[in-house]
Amino acid sequence: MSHSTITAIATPAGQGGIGIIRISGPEAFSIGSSVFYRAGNQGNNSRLLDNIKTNHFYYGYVRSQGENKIIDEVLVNFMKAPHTYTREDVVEIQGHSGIQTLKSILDIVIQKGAKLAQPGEFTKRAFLNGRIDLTQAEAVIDLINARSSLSLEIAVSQISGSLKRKISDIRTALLEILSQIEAEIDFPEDVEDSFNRKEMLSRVQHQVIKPIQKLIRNHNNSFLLKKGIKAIIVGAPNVGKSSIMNRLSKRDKSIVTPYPGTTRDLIEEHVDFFGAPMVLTDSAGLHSSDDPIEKLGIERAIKQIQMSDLVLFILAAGVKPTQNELGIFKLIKDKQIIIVHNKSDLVMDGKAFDMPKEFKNASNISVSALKGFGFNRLRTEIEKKINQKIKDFDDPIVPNLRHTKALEDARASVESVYEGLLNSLPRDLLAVDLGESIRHLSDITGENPTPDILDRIFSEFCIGK
Ligand SMILES: Nc1nc2c(ncn2[C@@H]2O[C@H](COP(=O)(O)OP(=O)(O)OP(=O)(O)O)[C@@H](O)[C@H]2O)c(=O)[nH]1
Ligand SMILES: [Mg+2]
Repeated sequence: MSHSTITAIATPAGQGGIGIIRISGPEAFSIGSSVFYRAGNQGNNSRLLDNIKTNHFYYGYVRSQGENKIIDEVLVNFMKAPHTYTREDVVEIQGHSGIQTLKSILDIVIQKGAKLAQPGEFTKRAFLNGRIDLTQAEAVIDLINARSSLSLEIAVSQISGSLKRKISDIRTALLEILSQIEAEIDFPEDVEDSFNRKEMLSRVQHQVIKPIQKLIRNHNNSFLLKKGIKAIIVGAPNVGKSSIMNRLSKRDKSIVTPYPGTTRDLIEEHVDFFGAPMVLTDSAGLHSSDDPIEKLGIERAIKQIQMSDLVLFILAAGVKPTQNELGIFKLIKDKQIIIVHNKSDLVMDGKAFDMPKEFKNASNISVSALKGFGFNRLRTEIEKKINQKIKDFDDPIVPNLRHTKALEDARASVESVYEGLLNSLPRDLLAVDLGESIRHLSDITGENPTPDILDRIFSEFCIGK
């Protein structure tokens, strides 16, 4: 445990109902009670310190030191170690959330002997005091930065230890394999029968390599979950792509005019789709153009299609696809596609039109961006496509880049173990690779963290966390 007592404003700057000053460390209770005056018991706090009820809200005031003026009306909660965020004694003072008021309270707490906390220092103490592992500490940052309910879900599951447990299961399997191999090295004659190479190969494969691969895969797919599925709106000029962009994003983001060739560049917007974030891109109308600016826009659109997970292909409703549109279809046919028939307000009821078979096999939705028809159906269809993409994530355990690098190193060492078992390599060589892979896994949860790793992780935090 640390010997200093730290403090910070724990709530974001700005106006709100409540602001919280957090104090953590051995002096937290004495400092907390010395700045707090219970309502109806003004001036006498020594009794409070002797009989503090923990996890109980005390109502009262914080007063200025010199003039003894009331600075704020507050609620104070004293929380006894170890059942606290940091595992140290913690005091939280809830005041009204004006930044001046909170700063004044903070100043008094500092005058009474607390140190201003570094960014992430509360969470760092929670880690150093063994309440959470590194993956859980990192999830606190993800939680704060979560942009969608899905990334929030991942962060919450990681805070509660999902990644830590997964890593620990893999590590336990490796430790058991290692001890079996080491027993073999130490007492070769005793364990001759217990060393079953086939069983060990299967264990390495199923309990170690496969779970590691799945975690790496989840990381590689995590752009989809954290940053969003990438969708692009494409089609011939003037079919209403930008109008659809504006409807879906509920913003007046893209310029709409009656003139073909209005959109030249890629226009991006973040849209939250039923909890899954989506990056939606509007693009220049695709056709063969002589205009050099438009041509560049078309090149960009084509590049962006390759990087997209979903393509909304816009056609003019009731109009037979042109040669140009057949060409666009060829360009996008390997992607997830929704064909959107726009301007359906212009089509007489029942008017039939010819559609190529491959078009009919895709999802087809009629809308009118002008009148706003059909957008609920379009949104539902987009949601369906997103769900198809994310159904691979049966467990939302998503390692970050740091974890994934360590997992890749662990996988490389374990694959050497696997090869070694296949090729009957000496057991002490296998033990070396096993030890190596166990160390890589320990780096993830932070068993023996180096100071620079800790600094790098905790410097991403804000003060007060
Ligand atoms: N009647 C009708 N007109 C529409 C509809 N959607 C768009 N328009 C009109 O079609 C014209 C072109 O719309 P945009 O959204 O700019 O089309 P675009 O595909 O982005 O065009 P470019 O960027 O030039 O390729 C505008 O005059 C829109 O008002 C619709 O559903 N019905
Ligand atoms: Mg446009």
